[in-house]
Amino acid sequence: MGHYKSNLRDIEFNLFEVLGTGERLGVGPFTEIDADTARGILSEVRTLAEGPLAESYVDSDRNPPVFDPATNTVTMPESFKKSYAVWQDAEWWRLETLPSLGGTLAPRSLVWSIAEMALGANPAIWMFNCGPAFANIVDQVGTPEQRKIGQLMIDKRWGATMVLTEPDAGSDVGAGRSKAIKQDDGTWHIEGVKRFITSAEHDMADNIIHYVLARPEGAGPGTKGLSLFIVPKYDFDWDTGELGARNGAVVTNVEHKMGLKASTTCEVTFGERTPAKGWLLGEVHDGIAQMFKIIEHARMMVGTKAYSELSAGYLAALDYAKTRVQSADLTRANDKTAPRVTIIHHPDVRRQLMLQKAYAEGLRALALYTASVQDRIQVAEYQQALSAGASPDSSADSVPAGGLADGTGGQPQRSSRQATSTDERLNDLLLPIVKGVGSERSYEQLGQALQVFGGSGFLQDYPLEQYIRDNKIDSLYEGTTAIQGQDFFFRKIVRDKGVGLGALSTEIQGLLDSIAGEGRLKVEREAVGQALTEVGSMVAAMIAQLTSAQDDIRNLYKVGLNTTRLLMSCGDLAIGWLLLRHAHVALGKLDGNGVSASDKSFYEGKLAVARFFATTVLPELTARRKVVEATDNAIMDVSEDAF
Ligand code: ST9
Repeated sequence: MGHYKSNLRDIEFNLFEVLGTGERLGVGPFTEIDADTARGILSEVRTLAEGPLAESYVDSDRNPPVFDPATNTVTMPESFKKSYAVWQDAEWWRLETLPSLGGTLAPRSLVWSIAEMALGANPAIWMFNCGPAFANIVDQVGTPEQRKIGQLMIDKRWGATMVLTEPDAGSDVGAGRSKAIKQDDGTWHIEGVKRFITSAEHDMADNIIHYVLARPEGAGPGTKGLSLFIVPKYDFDWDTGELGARNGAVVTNVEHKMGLKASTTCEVTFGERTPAKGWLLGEVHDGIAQMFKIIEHARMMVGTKAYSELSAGYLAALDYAKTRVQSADLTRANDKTAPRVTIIHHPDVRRQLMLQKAYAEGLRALALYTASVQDRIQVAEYQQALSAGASPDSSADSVPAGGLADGTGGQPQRSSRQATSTDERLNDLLLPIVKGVGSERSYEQLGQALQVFGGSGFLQDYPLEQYIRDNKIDSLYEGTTAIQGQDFFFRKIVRDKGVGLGALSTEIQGLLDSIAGEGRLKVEREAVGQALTEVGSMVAAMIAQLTSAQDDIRNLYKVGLNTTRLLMSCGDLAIGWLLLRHAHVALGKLDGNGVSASDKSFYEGKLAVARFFATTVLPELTARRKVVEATDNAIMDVSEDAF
């Protein structure tokens, strides 16, 4: 048995008791998977996650991949290879592979539930195994000829990478200097050095397909001048997949990291000794938009990884708190003969545990709610395809080029690059919350989970220290939290003209209205209602700051000082709302007959956590709103020397 403990009960609660995933299964686009099948899949994935996937988690941290600079190769730990092979052979990745490539169309809420368990057990396995999701991209936006590559990636189990970052172009992708030079035969040669490239070298696949942003000679500056190229590690025969010459995309370093060591983070040098040959994806210069399809998917993945680790950390802390005996109950603290009690008796430990539970279950609720919005997009597009008379089999033939729904893994398809439907805009709005808030709160609360262990938590005897090291990356990669905050306000609220935010607000208000007569949740309802008002006021204040920048451009700094605060506050609002929604469902179940003892505890936990969050966290939003409204530029006027 490995370190990992899943929370399948809560996953199933979200899917089948709250989000209505069950009703979408077995019909429409998901005829191949009914609710029983889905439950069976989840159960099997849990067995794999807690067993063979988790098994190599510690070993591959203590004995990480080894890079040989003489051969530019990486040797993965044997234990990890074994876990990876188990996951590949189980073939659950086919649920996020397009039917046209041999996959099975599954609702995104089911796919992200599976992802949660795999990512919690051993995140690097899921990340190395992203080839199928990348294959979807080339299948959908590649030329008919290029689509052969997607099929080869699936059939040959090739790996894949997203290649954006350069030593001097991190958040600012548009500063990238890698060049693309067109060849007479229609191919391109890439030249430059890329950094922080996940999974760019390993010995678990015969070939690795890099998705590389580079600037064609003569193209303009910034992100809009970048194009997306498919650059393989080895050249290959497009019909048989037989490998040819080693291409000039070479890993020249593997980073030594704080955590997530099993995942290789590479420097990739293109075209230094031999040309790095590639193909322009779809033969269109639309690189940043194409790459953002991958980025959005990856941002959802990072948020899922983050809370999954928190969930495992919380459950470990909970186990410890129920068995660790230390000190007397606080009410008998002065009685030196009083019996010592398990630490879960102590108020401050309870406070810590309940906050961890709130964020672990709240972030899961948020990610799976977002995934359910993606389900709705999938269903709507299936219905559109049906009414348009197209084959609804999700084959690429029925998909217009460029037709990929953001953050949905390439499965649902839409004809316009811009988000159009309200659900698409809601999904876009939610992604930076899932990623930004998910990573920040998970890291913060994993610190609290470690705290429950006292000094023992600092030891490698328990998994917390590794969870924290492995988790820290989540607020950094795929766009830092600052980037998520800016994306959230400037793009997802202002540029969206508030449509996504309005949809979220309507959903929250809808719940509040529907439970207005439920006296038992009065306190929670009022707290969520107040939080909704506070967030609305924050947005209004920031819009006013933005507007006033027309008169004094420095007022834009005031907005910049608040974007992360708004993101985090919106996250708390969404979590408070979803915990209340859970509590409402739980009340209904508890009022019914035949609730088992374990379900009774589970539902009572839902009531407790909603109450705790509403009374101890949501009131903080009032203070944050006041901070937003009172923001001035004082901090921007401080000289650098005074810091
Ligand atoms: C990294 C690797 O960190 C981490 C490894 C993770 C694990 C890897 C495993 C892979 C898993 C995933 C596989 C799945 C693949 C398959 C998926 C299937 C679907 N939404 O505002 P502008 C676009 S990698 C959508 O002017 P600037 C849009 O086209 C490193 N699109 O930006 C826009 O044009 P328009 C990760 C967006 O000022 C255009 O960009 N690095 C969005 O030029 C320009 O927009 C980062 O994440 C959006 N939210 O550039 C970079 N935003 O406006 C972080 C922009 O006309 N930096 N576009 O629509 C940023 O995000 C910056 O804000 C910036 C700024 C680069 C966008």
